Amino acid sequence: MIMSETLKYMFKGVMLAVGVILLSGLVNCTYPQNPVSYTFKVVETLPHDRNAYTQGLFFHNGVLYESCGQYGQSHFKKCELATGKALRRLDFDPQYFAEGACVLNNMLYILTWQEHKCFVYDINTLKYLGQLPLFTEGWGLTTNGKELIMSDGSSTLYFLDPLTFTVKSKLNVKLRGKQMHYLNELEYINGEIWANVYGSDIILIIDPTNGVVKGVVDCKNLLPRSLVTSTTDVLNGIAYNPATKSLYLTGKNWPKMYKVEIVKKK
Ligand SMILES: [Ca+2]
Repeated sequence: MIMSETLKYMFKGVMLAVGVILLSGLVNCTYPQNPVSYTFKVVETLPHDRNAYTQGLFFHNGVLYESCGQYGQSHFKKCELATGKALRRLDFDPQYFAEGACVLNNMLYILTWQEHKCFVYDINTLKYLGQLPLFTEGWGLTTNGKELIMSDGSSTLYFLDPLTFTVKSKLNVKLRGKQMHYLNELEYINGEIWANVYGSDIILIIDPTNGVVKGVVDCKNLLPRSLVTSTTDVLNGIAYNPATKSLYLTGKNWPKMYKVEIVKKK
């Protein structure tokens, strides 16, 4: 049978449409996921110690805690939210550079940067309990309620046994298929891992099941230029209070901490 020119034309059209549908399905399956872009809205401005080189920031039972770095200045404190003042404070020996911190099962874990140690305390009494060996640099620390989740400045997040610090699993973090290095301060919020990227104004929202960056929060100008001085350092510090569903952000040697809401970019 000889196909008429009209039928041939229609046949080609249908085949082309099928091809496009198949190809788009393939693209959806294989092309890296585009993250949602967010900006922020400041809800409240709070004081923050300009001398605090913020490394870890988190809430425990509604109270804000902060760990701060630098040799000779490293400390951990229980903070009064409204004033930023230390209600209790631990100071470290000058050979230790304190890094990220979090609480799991009432144990307070405080990383050191290059000293290969994680110090453990009772969060209620701040009594020293001991130390765990650290196999890499300590940067950020958070918890999913079962394991500790740690960054070391690479694109890898480590899921650690809280009693032994052994690695139970690793997560390679990728944004549109590209590895994201310099992951720093962390916060586990509603089943997602939020991470500051050292030296940048962005926070990544990471899917803990596959490392895919689902969202990027652009925090540029969170600290107004009028408050930036020669000692102001980078954005670093994410704390979420689940009781009030409040998100707080700050930076190293910033004079302010901000309670923020994140807003989808248009
Ligand atoms: Ca945090």
